[in-house]
Amino acid sequence: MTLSRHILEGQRRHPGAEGELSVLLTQLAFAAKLFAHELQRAALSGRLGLSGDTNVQGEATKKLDIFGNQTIIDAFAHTELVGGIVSEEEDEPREMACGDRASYLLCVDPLDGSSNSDVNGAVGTIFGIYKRSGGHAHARTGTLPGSGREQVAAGYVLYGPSTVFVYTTGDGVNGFTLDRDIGEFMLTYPAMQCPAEGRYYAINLTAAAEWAPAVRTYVRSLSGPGGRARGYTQRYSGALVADVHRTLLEGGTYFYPADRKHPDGKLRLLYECAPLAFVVEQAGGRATTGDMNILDVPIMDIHQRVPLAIGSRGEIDRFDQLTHVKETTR
Ligand code: FBP
Repeated sequence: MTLSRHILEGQRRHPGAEGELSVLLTQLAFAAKLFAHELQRAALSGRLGLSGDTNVQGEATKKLDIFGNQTIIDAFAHTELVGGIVSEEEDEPREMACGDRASYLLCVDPLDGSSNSDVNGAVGTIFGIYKRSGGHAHARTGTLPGSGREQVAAGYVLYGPSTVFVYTTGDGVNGFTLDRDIGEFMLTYPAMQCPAEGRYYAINLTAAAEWAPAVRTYVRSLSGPGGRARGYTQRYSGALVADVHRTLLEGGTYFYPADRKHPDGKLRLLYECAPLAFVVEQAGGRATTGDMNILDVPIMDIHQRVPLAIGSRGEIDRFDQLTHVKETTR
């Protein structure tokens, strides 16, 4: 089962679908193959290191951030599929020439885990797709989707020892591994289900002193002797995509709470948290800010940040119980 066949079979289950979303997803997979190829040979082609620029977040960008961003933009430039691209590397939504004729808005983090890119560590690409409705130009008019609930598709690509493409269109989650010999993504993770429990937790402990006391208490319950006795162990890869992929396969959690340096959390709602929340929720897991479901957070700004707790339903429920009143589950 190839990815393109899986996408087409998914389309057939939506009578009235015109096939544009299928082509969009297939084009994303094509961009992922190009990026995977370049990542593999970046040290040979001189594409490691800093680009010399900074992005709207004030972060020094890597040459691979720029390459990844341009690869996505070029992949859609002549497709008339997306009216706009919201990217971590673009200050404003990138308006595509086809503008109003296009049906979708693409939100993307081209290179997730950029601190890993020069040390041959795992990195990823994250994407969330919204339908533009009633001539709403979204990107053109600056009108943004209401919340992550409006995503029609989302997913990520993990560039690790193998390249994996994981996506959902609201009908479960499936993962595909790139067979480099034939250049095809093949179904290797059908109907992914996030285990309800899991003993891995991913968090950067450096800012612990700056977290809300309840968050500190919760994390201490995992990291202290009690946590060890209950089998908890820490795994923090430096790439959100890699930590979420492990969590989908083996259970566990990933946290990036608010701290003094990131009072609203570090991670961006539109192209990091909302797409992964859609995927994880479709696989039976949960994603919360600590106060509300990530998918219900009103979208106010394209680079808006939120605190994130994501992963196994049982673990996130425990996080809720320990940090405050349990969120009404949907
Ligand atoms: P980028 O998209 O800029 O890489 O930022 C996201 C991220 O790198 C996540 O992948 C990762 O989990 C986290 O930030 C690491 O942040 P920190 O270095 O503060 O722990």
